Amino acid sequence: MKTIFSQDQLLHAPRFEVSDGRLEPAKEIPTRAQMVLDRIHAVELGEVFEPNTFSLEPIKKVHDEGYLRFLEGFWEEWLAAGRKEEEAFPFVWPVRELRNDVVPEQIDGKLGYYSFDAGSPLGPNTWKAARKSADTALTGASLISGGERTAFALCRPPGHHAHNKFFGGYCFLNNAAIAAQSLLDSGAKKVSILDVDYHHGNGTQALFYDRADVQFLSIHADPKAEFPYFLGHADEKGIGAGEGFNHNYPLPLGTAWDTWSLALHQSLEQIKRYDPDVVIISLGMDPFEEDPISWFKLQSDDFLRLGQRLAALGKPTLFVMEGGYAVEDLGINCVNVLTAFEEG
Ligand code: SP5
Ligand code: ZN
Repeated sequence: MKTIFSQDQLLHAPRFEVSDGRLEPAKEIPTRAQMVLDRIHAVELGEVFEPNTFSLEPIKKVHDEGYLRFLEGFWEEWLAAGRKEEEAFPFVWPVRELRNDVVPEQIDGKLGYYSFDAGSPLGPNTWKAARKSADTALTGASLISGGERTAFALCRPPGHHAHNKFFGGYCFLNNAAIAAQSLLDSGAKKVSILDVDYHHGNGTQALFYDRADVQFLSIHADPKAEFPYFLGHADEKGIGAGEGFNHNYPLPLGTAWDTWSLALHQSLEQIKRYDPDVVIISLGMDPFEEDPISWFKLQSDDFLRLGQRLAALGKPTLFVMEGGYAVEDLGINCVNVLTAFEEG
């Protein structure tokens, strides 16, 4: 299997995040990608190569232009505002009765307008890294359009929490959504995105919620108990033309393979019924039992089973990396899915 990755994706290197009501060491760190790369080389999964450089056009199909301009110009604006901190956190948001139709001019107002949490600091190179991560996904999509059965977009920073015009959950550009749109623009008629990250893929769901050309399925911790808290319930089925094309499988904290794999079975049945041209896997490794911020109990061998079940669909499949924070085991777990897929 071919892997796509750029060293520029390591340039986003957050030091802290606000979570659990306090400043904590950042979890979404460059080492994550390095661990996966090391394992890819160790098992000789296949060639690893640089992404192609794309214009902003395919990204603009998914993200608001004002949002992209904000991300691109942020660090300059931060410095121009006299800020000395090495990373920036939002802390005020346009919730419920507040207005969200006027973009503030002040830097903290803009930060809140274009985000939904304080867990995803912006640093001097965040834009550069996020842009490369999106290019990695786009290159993966182009391999599939070109006839490859599968490819692995080693995206980092991840993408599935990012909406049309706001970042959060360590995500800035929605790599899987950008890849899905690009596949459609290259001739695919229907794409399924199966999100196996421990957290609900709120951004991806929202981006395609009213559309029938992208089916979205997510197996995740129940948002009543877990981040992102405000999306990902079972009754979210899609709206308008998209009705019936969104499937959420919220599961209780503590879920292990026995129950998790039932939700996987149901989502695979839905994918077969939809019969897409391409499947994208939003590959989060945080359902792992040792993950430091997650509470599912999948074991390393379960990821082999996941790879086998995905292979059995028999569809062209693009893997897009999302979360997973048990750094020591991340390479083994992630590459378990990919090797089992190839052998399946
Ligand atoms: C891509 C992805 O997996 N994003 C996840 C973002 C989660 N951020 C909120 C983390 C809250 C962590 N609470 C941990 C409790 C253990 N100390
Ligand atoms: Zn996650």
